[in-house]
Amino acid sequence: MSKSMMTVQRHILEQERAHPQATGDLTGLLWDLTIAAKVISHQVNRGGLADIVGETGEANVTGDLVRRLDWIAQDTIYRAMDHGGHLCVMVSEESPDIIPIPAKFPKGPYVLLYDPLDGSSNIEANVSIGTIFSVHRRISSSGDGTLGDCLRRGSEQIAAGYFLYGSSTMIVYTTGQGVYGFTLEPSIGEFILSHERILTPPKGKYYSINEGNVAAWDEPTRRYIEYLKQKDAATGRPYSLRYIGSLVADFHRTLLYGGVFLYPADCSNPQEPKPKLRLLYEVAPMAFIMDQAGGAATTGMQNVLDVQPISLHDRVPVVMGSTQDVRVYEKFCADSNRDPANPTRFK
Ligand code: P6P
Repeated sequence: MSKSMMTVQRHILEQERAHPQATGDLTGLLWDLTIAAKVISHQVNRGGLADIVGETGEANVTGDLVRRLDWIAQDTIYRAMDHGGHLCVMVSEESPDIIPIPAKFPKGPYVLLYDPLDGSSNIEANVSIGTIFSVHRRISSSGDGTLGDCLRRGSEQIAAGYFLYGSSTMIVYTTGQGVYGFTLEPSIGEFILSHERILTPPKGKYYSINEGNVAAWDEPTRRYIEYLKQKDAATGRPYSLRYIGSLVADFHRTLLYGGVFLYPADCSNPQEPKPKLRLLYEVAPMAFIMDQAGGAATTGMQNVLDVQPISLHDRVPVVMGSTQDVRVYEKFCADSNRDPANPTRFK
């Protein structure tokens, strides 16, 4: 099929055919997700007109104010995914505990973890926001999915992706065979292949971080950002700052243009670092995508994909983007942790 007519449904089907043991459940799961995204895209695009922006007055499990669109997105995904028979359990940023599949519906081999509408605090400013998703294969044998099915390393992901609700609506996804982007053609309601085999440049010229938090950064991050502000040997120019405060938008730019996105922990109290972004349904799926695009994602001391979650809403510090830029950050971290009295040891 020519690129101009390659729909995401056809692409997912062809990706599945590369797995002889595939049962069609992953294809069905991803198809159902694209339907939910079309509904959410319509709601987000109508935003202020439909009086569905603004806050519900409630806070979610992670303390973020829930906005009406957050709730609409959560409900839309749940109702699209609960009956297809592809999942045994779900996890959402908007729900404190695992979300079981209703008893009346069949259970499937996969686990879906998602942030239904990330960055929604930006919606009134018409800034791009998104849905982030991660898919694992269940490890429990049958019946209802368990917490153990959900607390999994990012390296075990079967698929990951995001929907970007911006000037156009896109899906960017991977099933471990590269990263592909599709743009919604509203006139026919289909996601059409627009970015074949996305590869992140090995080195970039942008950095993306909330400089307002500089007083809370740890020493390696402070020194690294100062380093990026010096003239780069290759370009003779410092890196440029790009930051919009919406993870999917900041990540998508980093994925395509290269450079580095950083959300380090708040180290105001060095004994109790406080990261912000959630591991299971924000950082791990983005790290899988970045890895598949030839980039890298680190906590500063280890590959994000190797982090073992302890609870559903764990948070981690993250630096991800062009491999060369991420490796330089890791070096700043390693050097800063050397005990000057004994360089072979770490504090
Ligand atoms: P800050 C949005 O609320 C979000 O969770 C991510 O989308 C975004 O990357 C981050 O928070 C922005 O946080 O502290 O810079 O406003």
